[in-house]
Amino acid sequence: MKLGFGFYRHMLNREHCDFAVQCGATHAVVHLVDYFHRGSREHGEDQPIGDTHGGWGIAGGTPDEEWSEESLRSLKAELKAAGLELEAIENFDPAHWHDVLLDGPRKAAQIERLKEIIRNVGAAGIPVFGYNFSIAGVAGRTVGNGTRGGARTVGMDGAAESSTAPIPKGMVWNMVYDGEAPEGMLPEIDHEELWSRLEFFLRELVPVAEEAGVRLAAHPDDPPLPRVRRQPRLVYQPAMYQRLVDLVPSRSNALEFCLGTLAEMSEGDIYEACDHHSRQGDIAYIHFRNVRGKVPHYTETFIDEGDIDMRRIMEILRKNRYEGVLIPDHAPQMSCEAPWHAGMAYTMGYMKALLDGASSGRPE
Ligand SMILES: [Mn+2]
Repeated sequence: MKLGFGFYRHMLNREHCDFAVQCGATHAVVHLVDYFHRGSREHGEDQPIGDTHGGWGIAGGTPDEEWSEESLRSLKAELKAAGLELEAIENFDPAHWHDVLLDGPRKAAQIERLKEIIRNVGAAGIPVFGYNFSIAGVAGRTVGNGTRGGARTVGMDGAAESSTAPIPKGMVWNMVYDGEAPEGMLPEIDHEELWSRLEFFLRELVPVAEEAGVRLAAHPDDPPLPRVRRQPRLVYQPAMYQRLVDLVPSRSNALEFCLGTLAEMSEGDIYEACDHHSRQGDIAYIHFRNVRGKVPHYTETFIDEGDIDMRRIMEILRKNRYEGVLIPDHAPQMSCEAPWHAGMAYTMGYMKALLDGASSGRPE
């Protein structure tokens, strides 16, 4: 198993690379999407939370050339020079696939664009592409101080307006892709319609990913409720992950296994899900974080204080010979001059110790 670090686009600089390496990371997962493009950055370095009206920002803020093979190659080389292997790109830009998610008029052209991106990623030698097939995206969460020592963290406290308000036209996955869209809200669809959109996406993209040597990796819906902002969710119970992998069986149809999101789900057992999918070899990489409670009442916690026994997860992964990357995903912010850094460093140290313990017990 390998320790990785997730970089938002604005963190792609030498200082953040050095920080990750100092925390013990050997691998990197990069978000190329500029979530905050012309949007508010009120949460600083932390994860995007979601805003009902304006979203995080305007889609398409990352210049097209950054998705080219050449640019991805140089990103990989820059990270390598800093001591990090580029393991995955996380998330498509809504500008590239809004009509794939919404079954809109530009769907055919956009699926071709996604294929081109996956070919570029493969040609650049990046083995994984994470995605979140979701119309509402991350929404309905609030910032609070509900974890140890009153650290700043996110969670969900019932069905807030931000989880129930309909999505205006021109917005998907929390980003505005068309500022000139007509008035009105996205039409409501049912779960089977969303699954058929996913099936189209996988049938088109998985063969291309296979040929490119890339594993597509699906993130579950966060928060995992049946509907958010009046739109259906795809993977909001652990068993739904199996339906996703069964749709198009392939090593390239894999999972971005988010422990926190899975633990927030109202059904299932996190250890069983981890055992099942790591045994099947479905997991491309892992979001390694902890949480207390379940939807719609939960709090993201420090790595060692939530409902999940992280040591037990590590034992399951070791038993099933999981060889992939774990990244911290996100962490509570700590009370000091560098709240985000402290929270991440604390999490990474804990992960590193678990990994060292896990490998020392391993038969060679
Ligand atoms: Mn996650």
